[in-house]
This record gives sequence, structure tokens and C-alpha cells, in this order.
Amino acid sequence: MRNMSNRTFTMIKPDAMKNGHAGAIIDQIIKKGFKIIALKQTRLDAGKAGEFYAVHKERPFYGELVSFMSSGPIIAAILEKENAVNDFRALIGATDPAKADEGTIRKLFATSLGENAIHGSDSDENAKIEGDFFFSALERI
Ligand code: FUP
Repeated sequence: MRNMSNRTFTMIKPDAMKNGHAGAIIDQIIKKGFKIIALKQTRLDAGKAGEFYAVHKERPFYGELVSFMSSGPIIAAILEKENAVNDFRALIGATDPAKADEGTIRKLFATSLGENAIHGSDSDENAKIEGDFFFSALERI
């Protein structure tokens, strides 16, 4: 039985896809020692994007977030590494790219606070929920 605390979930968001950064982002993820357990390109409709970000339903930016996240294809992936959630949050940087450290994925590739290139789960519990949202049991062995 694998230790689920060694896994995280990520999405390459529509801005990074549209701007041609998906390959460079995946390259960085692999070079930082994350193993790809599952990966797919897909597209969220507004309903699915709203469900994924339901925790932000009452926030003023929710409508824009849902519209942006359903505006084009995304790449979803489950990643494995020791201390995956925290190490991946460090690799992607702060939510607002203007505040992200040099060398982080958001600093390098994000457009703005709302269109910030990449998602990374914020806890082991959410990593599991989010991975299950996109991948069947057969796809994430
Ligand atoms: P993060 O965990 O870094 O992805 O950030 P949050 O869960 O706080 O926010 C999720 C997404 O909502 C962000 F990626 C972008 C969007 N957002 C805004 O558009 N405005 C805000 O003020 C905060 C978040």
C-alpha cells in the first residue's frame, strides 16, 4: 500500500496551455523529482470547474475563476514524491505570480493572480479528493 501523503495533484491551467508552456512546466516537474503517476489533457465545462472550486463559491472571484478554468484545455496529473504536497507548493510559488519567488513555475509562466498557470493541492486530503475527481481507480495505480 502506497503512502498517500507522498502524492499531490496538479493542473496546468488554460493560460499556460494557450501560451505554450505545458512542455516546459512538465519538464520542471520531472527534473524536481516528481514521478508522474497519472496524466491527461482534458477540458472542464463550467459545471465541473465550479465543482472543483466549490470551496471558493462565496468569493468575489468565483465567477471569473470558473469562466477561466473552463475557457480551454488543461492537463491534470497525479504526482509522487516524498513530501509531495509541500514540495510542490514550493515549486509552483505564491498564488499571485507578482509575489512568487524567482524560479518558481508561477513566477516564470503565470499571467496574473486569476490566471496563474498551475494548480497544486494544499493538503494530503485535498490531493486525494482532487486526484479522484479526474482519474478512475484504474488510472491512478
Ligand atoms: P492556490 O492554492 O495558490 O491555488 O490559491 P487559492 O486556492 O487561494 O485560489 C485558487 C484560485 O483562485 C487561484 F489559483 C486563482 C483564483 N484566485 C483569484 O482569482 N483571486 C484571489 O484573490 C484568490 C484566488
